[in-house]
Amino acid sequence: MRVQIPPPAFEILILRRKMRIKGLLVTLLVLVSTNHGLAKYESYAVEGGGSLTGKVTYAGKISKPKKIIPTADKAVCGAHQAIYPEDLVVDSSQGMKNVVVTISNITRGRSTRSMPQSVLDQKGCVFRPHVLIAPIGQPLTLRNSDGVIHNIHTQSVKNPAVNLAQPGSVKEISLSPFKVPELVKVNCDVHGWMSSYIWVTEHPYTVVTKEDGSYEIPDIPKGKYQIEFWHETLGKITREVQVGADEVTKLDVVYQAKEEVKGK
Ligand SMILES: [Cu+2]
Repeated sequence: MRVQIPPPAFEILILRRKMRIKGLLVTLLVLVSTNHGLAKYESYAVEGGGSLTGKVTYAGKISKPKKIIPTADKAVCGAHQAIYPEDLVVDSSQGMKNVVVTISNITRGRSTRSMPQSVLDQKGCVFRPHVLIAPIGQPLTLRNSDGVIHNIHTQSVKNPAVNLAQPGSVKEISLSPFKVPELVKVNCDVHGWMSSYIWVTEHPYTVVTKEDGSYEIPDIPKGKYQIEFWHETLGKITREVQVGADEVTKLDVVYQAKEEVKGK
């Protein structure tokens, strides 16, 4: 018969120390895994890189867009150009606009310095562009092309949130640069229908599809990559591709219809 004998005091001490070390290891592991997405991106002059091109299409039926009737500042909002919802913008060839296409696992490549300046315009009480790609480390310009007040309100979590009134007389405000990659939703507190998204990126291999759903990502160092497509109502699609040096790789994706999505 085996009898359970309580361990002597020094054994308990060792046991406690072991548990403490184990706890520390778990904490370290958690820290390492949560920081994984923030791996430092290294930039260099890419020569002989390949490019990725394609088209994003929608497989569903598109209903006629319903105009948004402004409830405030009617002399400006929608006065020169009608306002339509932009949660699903599809053209006559089923091409989807405003889909973010990004290489999610690239760690080395071209510098973000080649990217255009980040400007979020408020024009006719609509954010332009509806989906903006903004590199970290670059200031964001908020432009007010309307003569009325807007209030920019971001739902950032990793970067400081912005809640800022921009009167019609203040044409431009320069915000301090984003520091961490994040997808930031933007609203205007004055005009409830105004919304946009800022995709904050640490590398320039992030683009938005054009009106016809087409996209192009140039100067990619050869290699195997994960490509992520993101759309605000239809979500994510992930693909894996092999990009060769000096080669053009084609990658088209199709978003399946979602009953509850009302399109333009
Ligand atoms: Cu506004």
